[in-house]
Amino acid sequence: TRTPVNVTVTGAAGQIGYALLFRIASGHLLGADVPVKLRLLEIPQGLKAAEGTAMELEDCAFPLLQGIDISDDPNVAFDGANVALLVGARPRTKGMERGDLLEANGGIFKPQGKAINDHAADDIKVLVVGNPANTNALIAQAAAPDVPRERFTAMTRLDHNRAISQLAAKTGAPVSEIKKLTIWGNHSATQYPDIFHATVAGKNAAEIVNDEKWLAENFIPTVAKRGAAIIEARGASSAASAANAAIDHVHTWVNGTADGDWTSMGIPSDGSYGVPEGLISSFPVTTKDGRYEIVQGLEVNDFSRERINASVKELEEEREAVRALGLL
Ligand code: NAX
Repeated sequence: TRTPVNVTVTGAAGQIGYALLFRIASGHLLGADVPVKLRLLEIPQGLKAAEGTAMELEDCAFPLLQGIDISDDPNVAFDGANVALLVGARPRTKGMERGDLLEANGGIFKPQGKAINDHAADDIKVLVVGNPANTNALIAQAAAPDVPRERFTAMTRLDHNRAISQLAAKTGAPVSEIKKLTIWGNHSATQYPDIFHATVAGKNAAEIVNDEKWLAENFIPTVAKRGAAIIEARGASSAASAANAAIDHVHTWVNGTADGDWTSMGIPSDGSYGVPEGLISSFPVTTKDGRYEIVQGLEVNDFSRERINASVKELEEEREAVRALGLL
């Protein structure tokens, strides 16, 4: 029998945590034949609710779930972690400046990065979901100098999935026929969902759509502002879809992309496509054997270049701000 994979989830008592943990335990994160142990990290006020969720997890009698530990100490929660899903973060509240937000999250992601550095397993893979996800990933990475830097990733898969769904609706094609969609840049309103290399049933998506006005005024803002639209409709932010995207991100990273397709991940830039080295930015990537590679050689037209640059500029500003706070 296989040794269980240790999966640490932070913010386990939150709404994404609630949608996420049951799918990890039922085998959707890593595979239907991979046993898992869950390590839940919460702040002290969240521990009781996390215990309640753990009781429900027990009540599912998932055959793959081999244990649940709950802690408010990152050094305990990341001990032996093979996969870490960093979901808990400090949300932006009314009147909070961006600097305050980055500083508050620095107080979370710096110690968590250090705990990962000191206690996680050698093969640790980290996905940051908590916002501002790209920059939180950068902060955690900086605090973990002994962990290979490419193990720190940020989630843009929800944006990727939203864009696929919008493109499917526009073209009337099933989502399964949409390939090679790309999210570039930051997981924020500046993100750029790119259909110029995407295909719909094997044909170029931009040529099928053939409507730059729709792209600029409808598709891109709809994808970028979908989170706000969900809050408006549901009275709460995306939870099940965000959890689903986190599952997709890690599953694809571990199990590989399909031939003829790619996905989008926020990853440390190697300078590809003019994105400054080291920024954690979203790129088109293929994955295989637990490793990812940026898709190279794509032609970037003026329409795309302008939008990628704008999002990357925002990432650079966030990096400058956390540098000024001494977090990098
Ligand atoms: P909730 O507020 O429901 O849950 C967050 C949980 O994190 C709470 O239980 C809280 O006690 C816990 N927490 C706070 N600080 C912690 C710490 N230092 N250690 C451990 N746990 C801690 O938020 P939820 O709706 O679950 O969203 C979580 C995060 O995901 C937010 O930052 C949100 O902005 C972000 N999102 C990111 C998305 C993405 O695509 N990258 C999309 C969905 C979501 O908006």
